Amino acid sequence: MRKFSRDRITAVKTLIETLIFERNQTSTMAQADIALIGLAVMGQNLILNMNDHGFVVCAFNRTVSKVHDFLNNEAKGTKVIGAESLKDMVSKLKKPCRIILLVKAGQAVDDFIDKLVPLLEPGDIIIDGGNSEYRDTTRRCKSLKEKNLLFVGSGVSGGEDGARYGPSLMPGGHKDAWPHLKDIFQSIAAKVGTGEPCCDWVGDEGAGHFVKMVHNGIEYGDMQLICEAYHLMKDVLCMNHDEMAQVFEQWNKTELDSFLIEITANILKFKDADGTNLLPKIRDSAGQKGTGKWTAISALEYGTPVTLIGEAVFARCLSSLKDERVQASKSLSGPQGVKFTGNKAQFLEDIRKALYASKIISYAQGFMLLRQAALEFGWSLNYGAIALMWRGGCIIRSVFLGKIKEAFDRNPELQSLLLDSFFSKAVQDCQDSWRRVVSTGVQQGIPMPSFTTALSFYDGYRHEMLPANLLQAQRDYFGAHTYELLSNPGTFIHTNWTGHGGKVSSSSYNA
Ligand code: 2AM
Repeated sequence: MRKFSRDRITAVKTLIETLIFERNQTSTMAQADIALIGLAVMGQNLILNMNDHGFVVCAFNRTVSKVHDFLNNEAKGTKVIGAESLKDMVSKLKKPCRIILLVKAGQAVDDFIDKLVPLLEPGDIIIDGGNSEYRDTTRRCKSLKEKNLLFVGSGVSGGEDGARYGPSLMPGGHKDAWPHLKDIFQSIAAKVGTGEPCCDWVGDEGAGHFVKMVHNGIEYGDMQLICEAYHLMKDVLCMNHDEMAQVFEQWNKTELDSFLIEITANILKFKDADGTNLLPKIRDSAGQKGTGKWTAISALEYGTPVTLIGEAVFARCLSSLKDERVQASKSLSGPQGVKFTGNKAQFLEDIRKALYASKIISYAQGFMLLRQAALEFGWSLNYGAIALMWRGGCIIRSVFLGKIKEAFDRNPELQSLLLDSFFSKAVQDCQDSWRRVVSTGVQQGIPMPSFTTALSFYDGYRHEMLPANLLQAQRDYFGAHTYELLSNPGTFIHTNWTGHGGKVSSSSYNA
């Protein structure tokens, strides 16, 4: 039998691959399952992920040379095809057209939508996978609905790696689009447990982007909680970085098992080129891109006490006043001569429990905000599905989110996580530790905005009677704002507190 050299076989293989590739590029038949516009790293990785799952993707970018670069490099040898123009791209798509935008949030999204609309037919689908503001998504959804086009705003979380190998996807918008997207989205999403995808339909209009925003806010909270635990270990227990790394590694085998705890252990262990720990050399001034801030603003806007995320955002703001803090540290003193004399192992366990309880509060608050937004906008949100979407693929992924999913499975109408039997018991079990940590930290002068606000929230939430009776009396005293009696809620009355204020009350309002 005639033998072919290895080189010859490779050359024939390459020729066949090239012919297939070129046929894919030149065929004018509608052949692509979906198009993606925006070839920055996230876009490229999402395309390669879809390709891996058997979908034919057509790539396009404002700067068309990037399409060629992508096809000749990262996408070489795949089934990905490119387009020279939006018209060319649409002509290559199967019906209904499915087009993902992964471009800079804001005007770029509107510009592309305006250019796409004349090229599309009723029933075609545009998906915005960028970091758009949820109100923009709602606006786009409504305006495209009038043109019989289906618009979807999808949160995409997990960074570059997530996009490539399994992100958390949070799609919302025009629900008629979902049957056409479900297969692709759930195939490429991260999987947990027995293969459940971290992607499901979130709800109408901007619900997907709202849920993504709350996810980011919760991420701020989780990070701040870990930072406070680190601060206590470092300055109350005077632990070194390797010791702290070991503790976080241990914690990652408990209820706190999560991506952020895992990377914290790695960061604490990490050595600089000179063999010393890198972490203490990093300037303690936190940056932010604004998604945590937007969650806090929404919380204020819809009157929901999402205090922990708010504190986490403010903690970053305070940290960024580095120069001012350096000045202040020279003149403002803290408690003097207070040394920790307790049991170190016990206190470490107390910190772990304080972190766990505070985390429960943070998620309870985040889900309260989702409920309030659902009420405000008439969205019907599936809270269990949202917990599952965050369970894998994204930065806040954790075992804990599986427990939240179970709580909503037990009761889909659950008003607050704190009213679920598992979580109320968990907080109860942590309570003594949590209070010890907060009081010790306060006595030692350690700032713990998220631990303390979580505990205050818990104490406020569990009180049948708060001092707001006095607040109402004060408002009525100085402004005749009226108040209700416990015995007759719903009826607002005014009292002439001073004997000379008259009987006229101000019009009742709630700001
Ligand atoms: P570019 O490669 O042509 O700059 C991330 O920045 C992605 O958003 C890139 O694909 C980028 O395209 C695109 N992008 C940013 N601003 C844009 C704009 N104003 N119009 C269209 N695309 C834009």
